[in-house]
Amino acid sequence: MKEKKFKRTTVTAALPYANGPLHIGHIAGAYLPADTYVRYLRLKGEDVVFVCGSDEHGVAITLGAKKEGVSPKQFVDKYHALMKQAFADFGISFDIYARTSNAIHHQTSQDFFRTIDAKQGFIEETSDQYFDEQENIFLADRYIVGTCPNCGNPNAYGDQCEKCGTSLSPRQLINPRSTVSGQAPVLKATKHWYFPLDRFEAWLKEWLVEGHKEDWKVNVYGQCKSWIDQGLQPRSITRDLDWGIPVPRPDAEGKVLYVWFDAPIGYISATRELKGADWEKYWKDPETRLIHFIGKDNIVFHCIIFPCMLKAEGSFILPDNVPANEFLNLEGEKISTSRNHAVWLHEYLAELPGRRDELRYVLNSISPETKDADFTWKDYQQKVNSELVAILGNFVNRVMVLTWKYFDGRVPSAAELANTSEKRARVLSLYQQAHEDLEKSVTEMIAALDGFRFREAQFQLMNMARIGNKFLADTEPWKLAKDDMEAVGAILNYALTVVGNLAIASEPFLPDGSANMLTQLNITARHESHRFWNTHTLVEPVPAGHRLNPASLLYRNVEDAEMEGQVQKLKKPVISTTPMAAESHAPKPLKPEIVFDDFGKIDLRIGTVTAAEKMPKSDKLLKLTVNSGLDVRTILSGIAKHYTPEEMVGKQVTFVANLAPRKMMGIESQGMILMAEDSDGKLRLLQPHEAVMPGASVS
Ligand code: B3M
Ligand code: ZN
Repeated sequence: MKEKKFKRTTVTAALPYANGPLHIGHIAGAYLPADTYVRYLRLKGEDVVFVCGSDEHGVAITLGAKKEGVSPKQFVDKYHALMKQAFADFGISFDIYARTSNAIHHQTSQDFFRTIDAKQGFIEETSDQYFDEQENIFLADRYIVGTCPNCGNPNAYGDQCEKCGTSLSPRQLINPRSTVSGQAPVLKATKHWYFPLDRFEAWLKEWLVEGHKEDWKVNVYGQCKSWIDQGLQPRSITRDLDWGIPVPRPDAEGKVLYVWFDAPIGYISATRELKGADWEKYWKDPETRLIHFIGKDNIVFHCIIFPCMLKAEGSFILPDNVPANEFLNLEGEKISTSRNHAVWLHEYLAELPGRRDELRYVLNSISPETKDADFTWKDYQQKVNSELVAILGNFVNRVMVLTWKYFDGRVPSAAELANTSEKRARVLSLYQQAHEDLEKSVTEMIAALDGFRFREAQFQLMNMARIGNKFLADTEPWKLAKDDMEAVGAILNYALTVVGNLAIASEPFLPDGSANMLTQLNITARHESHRFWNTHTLVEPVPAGHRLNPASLLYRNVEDAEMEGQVQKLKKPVISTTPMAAESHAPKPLKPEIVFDDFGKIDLRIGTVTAAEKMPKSDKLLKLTVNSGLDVRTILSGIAKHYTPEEMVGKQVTFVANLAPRKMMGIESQGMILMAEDSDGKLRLLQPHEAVMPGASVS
């Protein structure tokens, strides 16, 4: 691979949507690896900018605002502030955390559009698109659901059926409905601007498929290649929305730029905001390296579409690497914002105060670099207690305590230990071995950082502490203290050197612990740190005779009690087969026996819910409109605490079709929906395993 020399590095981390708080999946996906990398570059003394900010446009924002009953501006103001604070509290060291609603971003994006537009870089086209008449909006593909033409899944999205994986366009859906209003959308003509990705196919093959075969991560490269192999089509880059960046053309009244067009330009506008007149070299000088940190769902946008946009504009550099991560799961399940199955960053910081390094450490050590990973609180506790506390914390503390005990907190001198005695000869050879092992770990740690392998880099950091522990255990200075204080001094001198190097080496991974070590050692080590990171060798940050500060603990064990609340928060009722649990979650006793004819009287059918609303003045009842295959009927169902009306629309249900109608709260209910109820009273729908035609009978 050709080694290029760079003068500076521009590092970006995906702009999170300002539509909800951050969780550990976001952190592990993009922000922690980016922060670790940037800290490393800064320590080397490189010229680096680290930019991020809130992504504040798009339908995700307008719909979120609608749900909360506020304006989009109020909505993004709230979440921007929340995210910015959480990042700062966690210590992610952005040089700027900007936002895409800023004027400078609007201007930068419009300029970008104009430049491409002036070169005839867009295509204009009028087409029919689905429109929600009740909400008066054109519907984004994701906000249309309907039956999949391929597998019959009644809840396929307008861009993809998640059941059979087919990519779809909204027009292919059978019985499309708007997820915003639940109504069937109508087709309406509208004009949009398209970015002709197909024009870049040959170039992409050369630049990406050939050019980055070796240096991009396998997961990233593979996804890009298969996308390109499928052939590229023009992508629409404008939308009919009243929230966003107006398309800068006189004939584009009421249109805004598509959020994925403006969002990556947000990296550029953030740099402009940060650097003022000096910004251009971070984006236009070929000697600048551009690195995007993102999660895997953003790969195509950063590796294919944005580079094509940059190329089309013509004056920008292209990304050098995009070390995207896979996903982080939580306790064996997908992180889910809607089900509140998540560890929220701001809650973590409030509930486990003073434990920032702990979260960094654990997320780094399970980082989903090559495949999805799983976070569990049990593993968190174990990694903190048996690694951070027992290996790193313990080593540093032993060295500090021994130095205070034998040398009253003054760094002893590194006496020449030449082979004057057998014991000394042994210490000497242990020291040589430790030194060799340490230098190897340092080299590997830095190579791993350069290769975006943060898991391994952090492993090598911990290895340095392991080697330190082993050196103390093998040399046993407490035994030598009886008759050879010079040897004890030499051992502790070296051990303190190791602590000093650990303080320097841990800064990108464990900034709080690093600062703590420097304080205990009573050093700043700026000069040595620079040398360490550039020469990849151990340095000597603590000279003999130097005064230490009192010892203090780096990390505390995580107690079971601290974990309980966290685990409890995520707990859902579990069905257990052990007799003990059966007692506390006992199923209802069996009803008296019936004969087949009793059962045969019940006419059970499958129907599809076509509309759902809350019954006024009832917190239990939903009023469902059900297509039963025979008729369209109204069924009241006491499930309002378990399903929202939106969730019910499109669902297939099993219901008693021949139950005598019953009036409730003035409305006649024509049937009964069957539900499974567990001993905790939680209700779940009974659905056919695969979608069937409404009216199908159940027997
Ligand atoms: N906001 C999507 C996301 O948060 C999007 C990233 C933009 S990066 C330019 O996953
Ligand atoms: Zn399907």
